[in-house]
Amino acid sequence: MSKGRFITLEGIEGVGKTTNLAFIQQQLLARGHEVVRTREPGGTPLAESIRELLLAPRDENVAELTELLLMFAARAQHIEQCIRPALQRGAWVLCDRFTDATYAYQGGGRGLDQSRIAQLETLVQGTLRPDLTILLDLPARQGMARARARSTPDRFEAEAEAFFERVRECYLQRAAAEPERFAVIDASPALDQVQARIASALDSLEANDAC
Ligand code: T5A
Repeated sequence: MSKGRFITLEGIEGVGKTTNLAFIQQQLLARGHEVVRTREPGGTPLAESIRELLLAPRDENVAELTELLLMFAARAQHIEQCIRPALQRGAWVLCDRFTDATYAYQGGGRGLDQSRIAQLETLVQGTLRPDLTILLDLPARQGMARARARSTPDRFEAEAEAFFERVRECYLQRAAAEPERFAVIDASPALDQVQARIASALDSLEANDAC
C-alpha cells in the first residue's frame, strides 16, 4: 500500500488558500493519489459545529484560553475521525490550515505562550505533523483587502491590520525554523504564477518520497 502524506495550506486571511485548494487537489489526483480534502477548524460534523462557535461574531468577549481549547477540541475530533484513518489507508490528506495556524493566530496574534500551544499539540497530535506545509505569504493589508472584497468579516477577519502582521510574522518565523517542511510562496503575483510555484513544491515532495 502506498504511504499517505499530510499536506497543509497556511497563510493570513485572503492569501488564496481556498482558491488554490482545488488546484492542489487536482494536481494530486493527476499524480494518481487518493485525496482527502478537509479544513480546520472543522472537517467533521462535530468539528464544523465548533468552527461555527469560533467564527461567529459575538458581543461576549471570547477568552484567549477558551479559543485555544476549542481549536484543539475541534482538531482532536478531526484527527481521530478523518485525518488518521485517511493516512492509514494511504490517502493524501490536504488540509486548509492546521496547527501552524494556532501558533500564528493564538500565539503570534493573541500573544498566548507558545509553550502552552506546544503542550496541547503533543497531547492532541502525538507525533503527527504535516509532511509539507505550503505557506502563502502576503502583506496583511493586501490579504485583508482581498478577503473583505469577497465577504462580510467573521470574528477573526474583524481584527486590525497589526494583528494580521503579527500572525504573518509568526508564520514566517516558523517557516524559517523548519525550511524542510515549509514551502513559502509569494501570493501577490497572478494566480497562474502562484500555482506554478505550488506545483513545484508538490514535485519536490514526490521526489523526496522516491528517494
Ligand atoms: N484559525 C484557524 C485560528 O485562529 N487558529 C487555528 O488553529 C485555525 C485552524 C478560519 C479562521 O480561523 C482562524 C484563522 C481564520 O481566521 P478560514 O475560512 O479557514 O477561517 O480562513 P480564512 O483565511 O478566513 O479564509 P479566506 O477564505 O478568507 O482566505 P483564503 O482562503 O486564503 O482566500 P481565498 O482563496 O478565498 O481568496 C480571497 C480572494 O482573493 C482572490 C480570490 O479570488 C478571492 O476573491 N485571489 C487572488 N486575487 C489575485 N491574485 C491572486 N493570486 C489571488 N489568489 C486569490
